[in-house]
Amino acid sequence: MNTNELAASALMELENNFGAHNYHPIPVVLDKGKGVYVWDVNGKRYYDFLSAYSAVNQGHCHPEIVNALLEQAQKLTLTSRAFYNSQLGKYEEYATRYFGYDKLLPMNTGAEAVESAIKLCRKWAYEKKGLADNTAQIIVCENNFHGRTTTIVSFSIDPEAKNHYGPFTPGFIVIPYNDVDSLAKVVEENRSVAGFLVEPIQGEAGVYVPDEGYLKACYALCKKHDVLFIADEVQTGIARTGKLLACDYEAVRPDILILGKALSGGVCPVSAILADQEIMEVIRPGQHGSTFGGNPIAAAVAIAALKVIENEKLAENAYALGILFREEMQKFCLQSKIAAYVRGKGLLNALIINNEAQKDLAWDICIKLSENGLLAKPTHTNIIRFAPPLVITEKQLRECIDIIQQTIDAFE
Ligand code: IF1
Repeated sequence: MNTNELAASALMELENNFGAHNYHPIPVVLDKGKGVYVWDVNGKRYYDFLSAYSAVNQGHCHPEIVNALLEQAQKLTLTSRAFYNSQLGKYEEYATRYFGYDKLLPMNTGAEAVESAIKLCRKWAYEKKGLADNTAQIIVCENNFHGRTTTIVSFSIDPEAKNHYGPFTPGFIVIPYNDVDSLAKVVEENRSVAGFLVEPIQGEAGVYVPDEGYLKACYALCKKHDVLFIADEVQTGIARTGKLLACDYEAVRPDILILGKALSGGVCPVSAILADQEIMEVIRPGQHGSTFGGNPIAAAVAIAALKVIENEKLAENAYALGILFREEMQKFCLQSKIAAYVRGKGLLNALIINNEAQKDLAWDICIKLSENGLLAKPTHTNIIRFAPPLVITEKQLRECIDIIQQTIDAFE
């Protein structure tokens, strides 16, 4: 075994010996990243088709984003919000104009942004809609994934995500996804509904794309019944699905927009919620906050990350190459016994594997893909998510399609 391989197994052993076992990683030890590529400690190069769960849409270590990080880090890293800082206002102005909202509340992780949206929605319902205190209900969808805090897992239906984490936070109603009638029934019968929290495409559930018109119909119901439409675009936002926001496909403008992941291009945790003044104003000084939320580094990095999306036309690239990916993979599925079908939008796609003959076939395919130089990971046993950085070129994508098809052919 050469010294580098020892390094790989030794590093995996360190994680296993000293780290909590809250993940089961593909056995690859990554050491470097650039654009669509990552390298392991042995210097082997891979195409990254997970993109850190869509946090590196701009590609690994994008120079303009890294430079923004480095420049700010040598100047001022953190002040807390006890004081103003020279970067936050510029970021808030830039991002509110970029997405078309009055106000931005800066946080760090996606879950924190979702929690902030839940608090804002409830507070708006009590102080503006007039609901009696502690009665607000927020509607969520089956198979949702909005993060891992105890309140968020309170409305998960995934036993792995919620079992033995109780007692749970009340105030949530779970309805089927992609089912407008179920939303209509709840908002027409229940006067205590404050908001509807939804992923425009359900990522973790396996890239479930709802029917055309679903978001628009839900938005109309929310408007009719004075319920806030809250879009969790932590994974689908920032150009991933071929538009700046997945809601843009239906020209739906969420009352509260939740962003994270690629808002920083993956260089540090940056998340945010955006809303107009008549909603955001219910939060007054001392009523919400975070030590790192709105720090100068996050502000400088987020501006750079958003500029890259616009300047490099990454939504347009994701839109066009997404069509290519699904067309080529659908043709492959027609002649494959293993690859059942592909679904997705832009460069957020999933391949459904027929695992009747072998339950963990998708895992084995991902192991083989890694040996063939492409990183992907299954979700929910038989679904492989394919989500490369949006900077991928057509030539690179075609090479990756070949790798995927040849790898699966070897299992046929
Ligand atoms: C894990 C996937 C899971 C998210 C949406 C909020 C958050 C996420 C739509 C919370 C986070 C991450 C979390 C990570 C794996 C990944 C993920 F869907 F992207 F693949 F879990 F479902 N809303 N998604 O997707 O953001 O607090 O993580 O910054 O927890 O295993 P976060």
